[in-house]
Amino acid sequence: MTAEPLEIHLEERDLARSLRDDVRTGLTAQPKWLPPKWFYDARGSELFEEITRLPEYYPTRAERAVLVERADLIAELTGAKTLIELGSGSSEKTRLLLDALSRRGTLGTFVPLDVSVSALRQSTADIAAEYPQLRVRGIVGDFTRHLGRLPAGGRRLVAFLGGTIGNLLPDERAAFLAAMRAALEAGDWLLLGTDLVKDPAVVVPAYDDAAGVTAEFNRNVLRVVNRELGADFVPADFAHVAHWDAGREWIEMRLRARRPVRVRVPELDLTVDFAAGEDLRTEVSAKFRPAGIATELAAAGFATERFWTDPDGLFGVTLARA
Ligand code: AVJ
Repeated sequence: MTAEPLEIHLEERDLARSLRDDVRTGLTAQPKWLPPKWFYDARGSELFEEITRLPEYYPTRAERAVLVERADLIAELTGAKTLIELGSGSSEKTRLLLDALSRRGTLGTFVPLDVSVSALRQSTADIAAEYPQLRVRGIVGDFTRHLGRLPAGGRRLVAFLGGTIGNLLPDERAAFLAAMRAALEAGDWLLLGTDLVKDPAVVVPAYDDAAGVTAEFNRNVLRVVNRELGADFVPADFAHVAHWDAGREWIEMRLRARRPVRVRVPELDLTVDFAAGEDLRTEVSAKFRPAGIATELAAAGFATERFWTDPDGLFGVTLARA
């Protein structure tokens, strides 16, 4: 089957409006911040793909190892008819699930949801061609806002992989899991990927690689704001910082002004001043403990059925029942 036309729940103008709101709110806050979703224009998505291949960036390989090992068991336990993938991007690891569910013979529909129209067009076309028996329904949407639009019915398995849930702040995370549970019915399933707490000597280099790819990825958000809102950030004025917050057990990526910097954002009629050494927080990437994951899932109404890690115990994948 060819992929069905994308269902669009997020128009260009919604995206433009939320970027403007986020930039105004974040750059006038103290301390300054921007949400990580704005990293992912075409160049940012390419840089992220490059990150996943870096020797220091273990999460992608570790999660893939879990899925290689467990995909058939996941297919057996869930018997899913519909696989929904949130923040699907290139859907690379998803093929392991599609293969296992196809072997099992239960799968009829694949529903990738992503904010990026270009990423979805590519992945839905590729997957429809590779899995001719599958119905492929791509949804352009934001997983923090459009969970109510997921197709109903069938035994559904929602995959939220990559540790992306760690990019939400704790209150956003609780709200997301509650909304996810509300969008599902008893008997549906959630497959959740979470990076685990470990020695900072392993975590920090994953966010501050020797080749400087993560630093470029981090600075890319400034290029996005320049292009979309006419701002005049000079990316080289900002140093990449990966800070391990031991109390909250998360990595914070920041951009640190190397000197006093004044930025104009004409589309917002805004001037922003950075003192030398002042930080702009661009991402939180929380790391989890197994007990904490189960507790947060239970608080949202999910029951943990299985929890797996890779052989090195770096990354966790939870299968939970709605
Ligand atoms: C894979 C999107 C969750 O937090 O590890 C990679 C993105 N940021 N390097 C993560 C990311 C810096 C990321 N997610």
